[in-house]
Amino acid sequence: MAGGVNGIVGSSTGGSEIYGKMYTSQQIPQDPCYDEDRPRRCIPDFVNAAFGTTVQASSTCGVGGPTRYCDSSESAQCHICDDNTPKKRFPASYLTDLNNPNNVTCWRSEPLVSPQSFNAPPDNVTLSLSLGKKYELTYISLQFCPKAPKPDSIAIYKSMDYGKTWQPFQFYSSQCRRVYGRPNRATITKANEQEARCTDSHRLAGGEANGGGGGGGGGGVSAGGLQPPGTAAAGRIAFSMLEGRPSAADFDNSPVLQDWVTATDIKVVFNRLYVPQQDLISNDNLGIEELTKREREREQTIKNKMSLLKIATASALPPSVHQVISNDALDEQEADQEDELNDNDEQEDQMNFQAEVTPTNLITANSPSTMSMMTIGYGHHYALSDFAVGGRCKCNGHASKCSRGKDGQLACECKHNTAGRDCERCKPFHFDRPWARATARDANECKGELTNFIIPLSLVIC
Ligand SMILES: [Ca+2]
Repeated sequence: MAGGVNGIVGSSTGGSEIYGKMYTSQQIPQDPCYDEDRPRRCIPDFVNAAFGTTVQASSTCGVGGPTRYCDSSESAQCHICDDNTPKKRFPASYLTDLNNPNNVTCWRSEPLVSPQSFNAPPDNVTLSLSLGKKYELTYISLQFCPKAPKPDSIAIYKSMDYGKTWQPFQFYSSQCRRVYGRPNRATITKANEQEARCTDSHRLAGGEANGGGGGGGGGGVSAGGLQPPGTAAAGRIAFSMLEGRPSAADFDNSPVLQDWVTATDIKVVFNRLYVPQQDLISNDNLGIEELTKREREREQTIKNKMSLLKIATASALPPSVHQVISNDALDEQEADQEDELNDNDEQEDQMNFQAEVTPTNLITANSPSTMSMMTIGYGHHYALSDFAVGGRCKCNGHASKCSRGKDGQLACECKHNTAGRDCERCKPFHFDRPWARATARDANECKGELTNFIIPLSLVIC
């Protein structure tokens, strides 16, 4: 998209003068919007526009009090989240903090009921991010936490009017047609390059933190959060706005794509973590008897697993997945806070959790071979460590900086006689030619003949 914009020093300039200018340019920073006095296109720096901004999450683990959750991995460990305990918080602010691989910080949703059929309502866990003004985006990246799976079905929307209206940006699903009513990996042509696509590529590329679709275990993330070489893509989904869109190579002359990459707000909706197991089997040709038999077999398998894990011994009532933990566990948690021995905490958490599990809140794994601890409820939650939005403050080629005004709002520092938060119009008395976006060839400076007359007129008045 808007690439290098540095002008070339005029070829008629003598050699010694060039050196002189180079020396001068090192001494005095030049305004990137001008080549000497001549206007030229300029653009703000490429940034992670999400960094440090506030994300609104529709659900956050532990906000309503201490809540139990589990990792969704083969060696599922269970823990307690509690928004009032610093070491057990998973707030949405951890989505846009410094993304340090040596100190991964995660947002977690509340544990959710695992859907047992495709007709169950979608999870609809939503993250909303306001950028504060129009940006031209290059990518959106979602990094999932260590030991957390990539969700199966995700919708990404954008707004260009600060959240008043929304339009689809991208869909991910193993079942694009069923979930989002769109074909999988549709071809993009010049006629539809402003439309959102759906793809299942996230199920295949880079592996998952915990298998899921592929039989489990592959592409794992180490306990310290560092990803092994060669698996950098594991646990991450990156949506590149211009990838595969035919006019991307001629972005300057494509108002359609300039519009496509523009956003003031981003919304990510997690619709499904997993597709229920029975929906992976084609049920269309099965009779009720066969479906009932399969369901009984599935339940029996789950019970057997529970038996092996020695967790069906307690008489506790089936818990709600939003259940606040028992008083006993709360007492233990308070004790935990005092001694700060995390390893012990986790073991106790897990023991308590096991006593409460019943088959009513089980997640169905994709493959019976992977159905073990990872199938336990409480593991059904979303967990992200980083939400990044790569792009540039949108100034239509007429500013190299955005800054906050006295009103606290972000706005471009407009040049070329332009005005507006995005330099999207000519400033007063500079309407001699229509406003236009700057291109690599022409800065399209706004001009006003009044500027030529002001001095003579003032002289006349004097
Ligand atoms: Ca983080």
